[in-house]
Amino acid sequence: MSQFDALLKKLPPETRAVIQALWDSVPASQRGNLISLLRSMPDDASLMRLLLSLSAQQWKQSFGAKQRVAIIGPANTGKSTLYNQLVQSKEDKALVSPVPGTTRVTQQADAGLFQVIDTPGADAAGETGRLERELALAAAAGADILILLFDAVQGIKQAELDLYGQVAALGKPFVVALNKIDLVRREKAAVIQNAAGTLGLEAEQVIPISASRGENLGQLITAVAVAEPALVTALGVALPQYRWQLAWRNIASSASIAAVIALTPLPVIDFAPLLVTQTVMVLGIARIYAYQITLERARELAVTFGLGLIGRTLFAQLSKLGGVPGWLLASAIAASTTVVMGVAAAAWFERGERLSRDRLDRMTRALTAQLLDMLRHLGRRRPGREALRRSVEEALNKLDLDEDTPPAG
Ligand SMILES: Nc1nc2c(ncn2[C@@H]2O[C@H](COP(=O)(O)OP(=O)(O)O)[C@@H](O)[C@H]2O)c(=O)[nH]1
Ligand SMILES: [Mg+2]
Repeated sequence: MSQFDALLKKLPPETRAVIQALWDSVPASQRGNLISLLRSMPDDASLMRLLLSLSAQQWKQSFGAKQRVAIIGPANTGKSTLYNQLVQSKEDKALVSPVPGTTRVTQQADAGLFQVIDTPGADAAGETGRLERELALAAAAGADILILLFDAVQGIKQAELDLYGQVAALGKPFVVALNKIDLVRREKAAVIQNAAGTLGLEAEQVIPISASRGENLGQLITAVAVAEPALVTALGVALPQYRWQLAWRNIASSASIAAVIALTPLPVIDFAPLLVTQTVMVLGIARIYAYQITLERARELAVTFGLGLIGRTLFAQLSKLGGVPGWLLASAIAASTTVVMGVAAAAWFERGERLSRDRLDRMTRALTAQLLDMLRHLGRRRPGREALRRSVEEALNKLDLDEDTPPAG
């Protein structure tokens, strides 16, 4: 079974047939997009929001009105919690509580790539319950894609089965998720199997998540995106930008640590201790680009870029000129070489591009000059380690380095 088929298999049978036909008409390159997406969807909620927000621009440019994704399910399954994990703005957050019936009306907010809709529980008894169920189903009918959310602890009983039937009958693409999976750690597999079995689904057609912990949202969003190839395209276009933003965070923090390491014991730059920080950074960047490497290989790569030599040469040249305290020079060069190494690693992992030695040298020089300028406010006296770390990180985050992707050669 191909990776592609494996992915389609995550959808309930009612949805699968429709979506299979949709994807049959999509060019192979776009399907490739989906496979690469699979390898790198973030599972963490805040990273997921970042990716969704980056892909939103792409969507707006190409498609106009956003898709509406509605979360449907019995009361108290965590719909509002999931909604809150997806919405981009704090003001849009829904009320969450252990009291069933907290959400009385449907609400809609921007989740970046799509609009997300929270609905009241669709299972309550009595007159209020009937009204709320109608509201929820009306919201479902008006949405483009549905997330049907059940509770791992409550399991699937008659009410849940009825709801499944009603949702399936709407003829909209939907995915089934089992929330609060954090509460059933040890029996997880059995719980999923059980829920799936009762619904008449395969285990992989039920996506386990923990909305409150923001776990496994990547899988859920991938399944949602499969319902609309254009969503996959938008996510695919945003991925390089997303990865680069993550890589940059890692680079800026590693470089500021490198700056501090260069402070001690003497302002004579020694690249051996920096290599540990840089190796860990290269390993982190590899992970972001879904690239499998060992610590040993990361270290080899870090050495290959040859930035130790570039840094030492630069230090010798600039020391001769005088005017800049030695500690500042050492720190700025340690930070610059680390940044440049990070940029080189990102270019390598992203597109297999090897930046030339000459290019690395020029980048290091330019960045060192910029950093020295930006750190002038520190004066001539050596600051404390934490003060220096913060100043360097701030300076790096103010840099006008190419914002979107690692600079191409
Ligand atoms: N353990 C756990 N509790 C959750 C999770 N998601 C939601 N809850 C809790 O379940 C209760 C109901 O959540 P809420 O989002 O209001 O459910 P809704 O009625 O479906 O909107 C709240 O007490 C949440 O904190 C989860 O993933 N794990
Ligand atoms: Mg709610």
